Amino acid sequence: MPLSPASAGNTSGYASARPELVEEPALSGAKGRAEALRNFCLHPSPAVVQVYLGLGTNLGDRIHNLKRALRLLEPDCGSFACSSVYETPPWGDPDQPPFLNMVVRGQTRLSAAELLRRLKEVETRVGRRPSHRWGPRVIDLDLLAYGDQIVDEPELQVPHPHLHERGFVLVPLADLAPNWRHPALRQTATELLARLPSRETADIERIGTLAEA
Ligand code: A4P
Ligand code: MG
Repeated sequence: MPLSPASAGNTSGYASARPELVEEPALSGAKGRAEALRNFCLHPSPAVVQVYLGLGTNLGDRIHNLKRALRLLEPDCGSFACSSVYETPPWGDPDQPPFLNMVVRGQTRLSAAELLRRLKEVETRVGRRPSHRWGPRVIDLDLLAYGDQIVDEPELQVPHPHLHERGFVLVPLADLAPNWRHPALRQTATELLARLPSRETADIERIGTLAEA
């Protein structure tokens, strides 16, 4: 199948609603400014944070699963910039079908904990059922990075603790954001990928963009 150039930075085209990246239009005059200040103090808008999400699927109609998950997440994360889609051999538990993996970048006003909760809700809506760790799944949504924040709680670690060990994450991440820098390891996606043993990337195959896949 002919492949088009790498899709780094392509937007997904599934936007339904963007988070408001721009503040309310300014109210005019001193009274307006005072009211705007009062509103800001009473209801400060949470800051917009850039996030990277990892998607994986190896059950059912895998392309449909990726598209559905992104469509359900867009109201909270804006239009996504998407890596290409890659077919990857199963990692962790080799006795299962191959995965499709991709990485997307979005913007959100949700906290990291709220976003993780939202990812779990969307996994369930797309059809994920409980399975064993690293087992087959209709969709897996991982919060790879939340701005430059480093979180190490029992329920949430960001950057994702295995991000730097996995070809199925680093290949699409380096495709989308080669200069993204890991806030703890201080290395870019390209540098992390170059450090991986070649067996981690040997059988990863680029399928194409989500639109053409
Ligand atoms: N959790 C903590 N931090 C995070 C985070 N940054 N993002 C907690 C997402 N979840 C996070 O996740 C288990 C718990 O991790 C959650 O309750 C959450 O509170 P899970 O998705 O329910 O379980 P899991 O996915 O089976 O475990 P885990 O350790 O997250 O596995 P991974 O890392 O997601 O790996 N092979 C290929 N080729 N491609 C894949 O996509 N995926 C996996 C799953 C295994 N092999 C794979 C692939
Ligand atoms: Mg997971």
